[in-house]
Amino acid sequence: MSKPLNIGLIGTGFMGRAHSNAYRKVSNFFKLPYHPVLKAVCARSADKVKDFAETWGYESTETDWKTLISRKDIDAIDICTPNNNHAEIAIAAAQAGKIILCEKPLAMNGPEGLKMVEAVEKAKVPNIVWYNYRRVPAVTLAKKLIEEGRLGKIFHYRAKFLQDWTISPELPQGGAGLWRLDVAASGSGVSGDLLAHCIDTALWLNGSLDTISAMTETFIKERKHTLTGKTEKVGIDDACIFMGRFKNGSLANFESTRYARGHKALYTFEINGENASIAWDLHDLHRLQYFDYKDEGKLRGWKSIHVTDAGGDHPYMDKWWVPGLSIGYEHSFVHQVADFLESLGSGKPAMPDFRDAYRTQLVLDAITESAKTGKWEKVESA
Ligand code: SOE
Repeated sequence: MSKPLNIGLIGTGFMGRAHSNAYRKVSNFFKLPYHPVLKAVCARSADKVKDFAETWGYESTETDWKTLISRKDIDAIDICTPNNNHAEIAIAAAQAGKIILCEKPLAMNGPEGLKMVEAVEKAKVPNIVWYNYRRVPAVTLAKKLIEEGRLGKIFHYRAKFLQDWTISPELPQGGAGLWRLDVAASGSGVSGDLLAHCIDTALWLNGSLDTISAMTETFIKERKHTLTGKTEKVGIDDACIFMGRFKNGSLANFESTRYARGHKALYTFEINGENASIAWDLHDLHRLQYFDYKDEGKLRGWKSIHVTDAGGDHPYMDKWWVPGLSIGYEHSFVHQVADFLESLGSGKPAMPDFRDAYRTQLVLDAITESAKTGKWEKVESA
């Protein structure tokens, strides 16, 4: 018998919607030891939070996250706020003994992330960070192929995440929807927002980074601030490029920007090993490109493995439709909830937990430092 897990969601933006959608769908498709109950949603505006609760089917609303955390009928706190609130809320939730699901990136920086890790480990509460792209079936398949040793020794890991939505100098910084441009709320720009996804996937697929050398740029130096009404200095990075060396000896080549005209969410990675290469592109998320040198000479070439075609042999796909039919971006969140609920039953933590996500935070810290000093930086171990 599946047990209820009462969710208290904080934040009603894009991610609040993505998570709520996942909570609503997961039990219809996955047989799990727990099923989410949309108990309460919390946001500062009473009108907006009521509207959100009605749209997504939350039983109640709060306007103060401290009240939400103090409620005995809430089992799990889901943090979908801007990054500068993650630590305070997560630490308070851990002290109250709540299960915690936190949006990425874990924190504003490494030291803050470490406090969050220590809080959840001390309280022994289950925790996870929403790096959702790990659970796109073709990406999970890439993990499987690597674990099976099919690529052999890895030489190169290449990733990029490109968008174009901040090119206009008229776009203000700060406030609802635009807090990603305000360094006080976000901690960083594209590095924490986009590159963090690439780093999380890379650490998962290819192990730890050892050293990095980074370059960042802020193309628009001043923007009007929505909260103060004044034109203020922009503190985020608009673009970030870094190269590096993984501990397994392979070379890293990463890029992210919000100034790549024509690109809305081009997340791609390619891994080259001695026996095989794999490549993935979010725009064609079901496809894993695979080249295996061991294939018979005359048939050797890039294979286009489409995870909908295998009749459910690929990760998560047996839970959805008949072969040939697609799922999408939103399902990566459903898969993350499914794995997390499964882990609550088995006691085997689902990744990335706070400590695992802290490793990404340490790479981000090294990027910030290297961009400042112009020097190579060692990535600290978690
Ligand atoms: C930024 O535009 C953003 O929404 C990120 O915040 C998400 O994490 C990413 O998945 C898509 O782009």
